[in-house]
Amino acid sequence: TQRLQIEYLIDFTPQSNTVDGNDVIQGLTQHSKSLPARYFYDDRGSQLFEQICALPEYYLTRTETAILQEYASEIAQMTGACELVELGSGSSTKTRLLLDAYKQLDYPLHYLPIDVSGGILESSAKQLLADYPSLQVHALVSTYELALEKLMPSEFASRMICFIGSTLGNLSPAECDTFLAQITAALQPGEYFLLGVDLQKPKEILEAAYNDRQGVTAAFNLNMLQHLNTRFDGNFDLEQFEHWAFYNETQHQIEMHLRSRRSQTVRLRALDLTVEFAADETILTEISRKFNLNIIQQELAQQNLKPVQAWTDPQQWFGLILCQL
Ligand code: AVI
Repeated sequence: TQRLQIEYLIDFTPQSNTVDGNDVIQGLTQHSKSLPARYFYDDRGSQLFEQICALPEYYLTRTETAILQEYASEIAQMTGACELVELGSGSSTKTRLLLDAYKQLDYPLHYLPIDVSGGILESSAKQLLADYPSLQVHALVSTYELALEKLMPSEFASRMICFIGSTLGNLSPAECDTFLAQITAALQPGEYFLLGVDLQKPKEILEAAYNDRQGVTAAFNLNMLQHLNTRFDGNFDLEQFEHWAFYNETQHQIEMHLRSRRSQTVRLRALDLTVEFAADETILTEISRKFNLNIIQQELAQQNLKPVQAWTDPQQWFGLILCQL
């Protein structure tokens, strides 16, 4: 039997405009410029993100991994055998902890990773197949929205959709509501949703995590412009923009921008778009919201995703919430 299936719902290769760039035009022609955070994740961006996860200042990955290490078997026991669907799977490193826990209980291993970066999805799927001889992988190269729409009801006992790494924080409150409604639609009653969220904490710790000393986060941020250059035949000069990230304490969110070092004109030929930048004008490339564990659980319950159990680390820096429809 074939253990690996890779399906492309979007074609995220440089020359293709399947994800058509209207969102780029929209974002860059507004009064306050912004770009969708999704454009971080070309193959290079995904690699840089992997490097971010290992940075000393970026506590998120390390903390969530520690929580999973401690509680993955408890999660597996609570859900029973199920198919794991993972949104934004990236390198699937943390997922291995869940796969190990299900394997320990002799459950069949079905994994459905979903990511916009085809390169990283393929290489990590192949590595997983080599390491888990009984694993079946059905990978989807897709945005979350598209994948959740296309997802058929699980053919297996049950399903758990995993959205770990606090990627929920990269959605605005309105996008978050829509997204949670899509999750609910993709689950049958009794099925599970596992959510990882970064929690509110002092500003200094948060700002250090998004302004690392090695400059990897700055490179990750700037790479979005390189991605747009390749994808839409653009001429952003990466030397003429700089990384800027700070914690907005009233909104409880990190805001990440690219700031124009001087007044300049940029052209994206494939979109027939010319954009003027004033000196110091910024493009908002990402928000990263920080949550309160009680409030987010109430919000999940309102969306019919009933929290079954929440786990955190000793410092209460990160939360993992298991919900059931
Ligand atoms: C993917 N996401 C949860 C990361 C975050 O922390 O919001 C993306 C990131 N941006 C800068 N560093 C990491």
